[in-house]
Amino acid sequence: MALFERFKKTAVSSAAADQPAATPEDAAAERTGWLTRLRQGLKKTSDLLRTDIRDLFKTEGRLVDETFLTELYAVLVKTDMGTGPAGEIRDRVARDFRGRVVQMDEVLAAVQDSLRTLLTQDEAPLARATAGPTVILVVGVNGSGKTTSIAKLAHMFLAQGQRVVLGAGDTFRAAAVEQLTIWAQRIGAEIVTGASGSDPASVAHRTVARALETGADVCVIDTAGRLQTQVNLMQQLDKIRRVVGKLIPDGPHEVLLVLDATAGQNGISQARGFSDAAGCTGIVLAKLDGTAKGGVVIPILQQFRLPVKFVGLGEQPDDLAPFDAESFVRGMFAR
Ligand SMILES: Nc1nc2c(ncn2[C@@H]2O[C@H](COP(=O)(O)OP(=O)(O)O)[C@@H](O)[C@H]2O)c(=O)[nH]1
Ligand SMILES: [Mg+2]
Repeated sequence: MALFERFKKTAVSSAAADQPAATPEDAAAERTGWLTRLRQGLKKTSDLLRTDIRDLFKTEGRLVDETFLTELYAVLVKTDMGTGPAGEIRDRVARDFRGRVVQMDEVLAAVQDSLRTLLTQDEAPLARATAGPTVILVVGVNGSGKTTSIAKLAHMFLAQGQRVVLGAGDTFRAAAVEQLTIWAQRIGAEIVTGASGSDPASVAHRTVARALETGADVCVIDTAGRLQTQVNLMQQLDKIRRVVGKLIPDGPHEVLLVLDATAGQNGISQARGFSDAAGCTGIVLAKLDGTAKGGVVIPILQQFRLPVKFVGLGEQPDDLAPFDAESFVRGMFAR
């Protein structure tokens, strides 16, 4: 499926039937916009890859031998894609070129082609309610980027003409409610809050009730950071889900796990158990702009068996892009 079609499915299709459809020009401009942001957000990764791969070609053309393959492997591992995938790509280059003198572009094309395969996932548009508001619950460890990602998601929905209600379900810290309230004002979304220390399930309930009452299209509910080992907090998450399900039987429609791309492979392993325990349906990979290790999306796809739905590329409302293999690879090797 063409990139554009896929983006529409991921992010736009969803608009309720009574919403005015974006014109093709609007949609194309939007797509150009997020491709640009993706390229900028992946700059640290692309700088590293370009510099390091160029360094392998100090002379015009290079013989593909064991030394070359080992050096290429080391460059790939540096992006945090993991030794397995790096080995697969090295082996592919060996199969195609061993014993030949090659130009950099030939190797780059083979590497990009392998990456595209590694990064391809099943179509994963955001799930939507068949009728009434879609409920998205956002979960993850402290500081992973949940609240900021919620602001970006809400901004995206609003730009598509959808009506959004935010739920400030992180009642654990007063500052968290304040943070989301400021975002809501900035992007122009309605927000439901609760007192600091109040039951987050009650905030979730009131958020969904408000969305039903006003005929909103989407509600996005924030939660406090938690670890899988914090039994009471995991139970609290269950309660939030149950409360949502009482008002909207097929909700929450998405439970998005926000991961911090800068946390490295350890952070990922820790989040795996969390994702199972919390019944997550998709991943938002935040802070890709803060790392040269953008290859980390490969182990994430392999280990979570959850679709990566969006990537976070900065701290502004626009710094979010739908994830897809083709544009991601282009971003990784952008000039
Ligand atoms: N550079 C960058 N910073 C981000 C991104 N997402 C979140 N942050 C920053 O990471 C910090 C923690 O984010 P926050 O949304 O409060 O995390 P939460 O505790 O999971 O809600 C804040 O300083 C955010 O501005 C991103 O995609 N890129
Ligand atoms: Mg937060």
